[in-house]
Amino acid sequence: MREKIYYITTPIYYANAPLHIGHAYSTVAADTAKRWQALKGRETFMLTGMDEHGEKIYRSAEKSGVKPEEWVDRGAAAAKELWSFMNISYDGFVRTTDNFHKKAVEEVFKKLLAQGDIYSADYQGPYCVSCETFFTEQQVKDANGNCPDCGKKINEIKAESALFFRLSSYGEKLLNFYKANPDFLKPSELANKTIDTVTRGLKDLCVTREKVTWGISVPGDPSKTIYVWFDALVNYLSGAGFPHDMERFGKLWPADCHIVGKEIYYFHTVIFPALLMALDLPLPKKVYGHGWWTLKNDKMSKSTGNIVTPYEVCKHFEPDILRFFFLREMPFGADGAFSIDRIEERYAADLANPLGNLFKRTEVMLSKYFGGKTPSDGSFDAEIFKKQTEALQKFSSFMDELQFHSALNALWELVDAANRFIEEKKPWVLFKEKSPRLNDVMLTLEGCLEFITGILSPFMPVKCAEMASHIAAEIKLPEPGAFRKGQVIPGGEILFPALDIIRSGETQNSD
Ligand code: ME8
Repeated sequence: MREKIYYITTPIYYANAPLHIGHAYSTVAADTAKRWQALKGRETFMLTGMDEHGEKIYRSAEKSGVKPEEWVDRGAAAAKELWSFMNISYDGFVRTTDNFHKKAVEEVFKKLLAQGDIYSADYQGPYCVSCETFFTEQQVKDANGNCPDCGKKINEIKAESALFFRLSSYGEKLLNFYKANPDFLKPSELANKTIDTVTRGLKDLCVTREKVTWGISVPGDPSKTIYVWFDALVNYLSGAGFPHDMERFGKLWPADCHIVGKEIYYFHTVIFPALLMALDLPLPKKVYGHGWWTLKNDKMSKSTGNIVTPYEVCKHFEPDILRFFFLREMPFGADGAFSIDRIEERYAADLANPLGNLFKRTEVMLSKYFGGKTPSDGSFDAEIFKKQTEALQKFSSFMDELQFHSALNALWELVDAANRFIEEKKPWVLFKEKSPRLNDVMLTLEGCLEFITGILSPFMPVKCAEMASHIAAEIKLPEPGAFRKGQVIPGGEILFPALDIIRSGETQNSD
């Protein structure tokens, strides 16, 4: 039987302000995970999109003097442009204003209403428009009268005969599910918080808003719109074909992984699974909550304007360098401080020096000693074969667990080993001595370049294509010990120029 299509998603982002480093981070992570699965030969599908309804979007459109339709069109176009700039290869893009999505939300809502999972009651309580979240009086009291999540001033809302989802009746089932599926809540630091919240008891969730016109109307009651999170979570179903293309849905669902920021983990690990249980649909295999990029010690955030965009960063670096930095700098799950200085340090320490030099030195030596070809005879070094085998094994298991940072560490052990190999074997001496061992050394080094190019490609797809062209190789999942005899090595421009060269280029360009 064919393996199920690997289905991975990002959050769908609010179309209220320009997307920044934080959004790019989640999207790059999902794209890298997807590319890794594809490299291993699996069919893949990555979904992203835009969360376009609700009071927050409506207000930001109003403030800019634009109709909400036009506002969200601009937001979606800008997001697509950014993803193309960041070399993201998504397969589906849901906008919650898309008709197929609206129909899916209506269908889900009607079903839950008909089976009594949604019921009517009055609502009164605090609501944060910035987070589009209902809170309890106690939560707000504990946060000194402000929003417990974003800290902004919070308003009380009141609605007669609002509609509620019976979230409270799913607590036990959720706990059983978490227990039976230890891979679902990742990483484990976040798992405990979710289990704790559910164990303390869930309250039913208000799923309608009054006086918020920019949204999907409640079926049969146009005076209300559907709560924006209910609307948004359904994107993972509608984007996979539910219910308009059930054949496709059958091939994709359940999702293999939802990647989300830790602040929206609760929505994905409690509310969404409960909705799926109510719909009698299988639950996703994993929800991975990652940490935050901070700027001056605060979370980078659209609503506070404390942001940096990928375009600003990529005035100095190619987008692939930013992709690499995102996943190399901190473990996936932890927080990290964002700064250009850190990218420069990483660039020099990981790319320009060890990797760039490994390419440059190997290419120069092949050109000098063998006229720009790999030797026509020789064998692969046994020690490096062992290192490649180890690197591949570690890299694969870390990547399958979305431990990008550890996967790169494992790969860099090989990069360092290959550089050490040059120092130890001293090919320039072997050349002088006309030693036949030069063939083995150079074949092994070229094999390392091919190995690194293939395995690194999910992180830096464009840069690795450039690396591949230097050695006239195909990008593929590497095999330890593979090498090519008599292969022309075309070389090319310096792959990772030193920072002072990049800077001097910038000065010339700006003159
Ligand atoms: O929450 N560091 O959309 P949103 C890391 N529409 N990641 C960050 C980040 C930061 N500083 N800031 C944002 C929403 N992100 C809802 C989601 S899903 C059904 C609905 C990333 O535009 C991270 O993935 O506020 C976070 O969860 C997401 O952007 C929030 O984007």
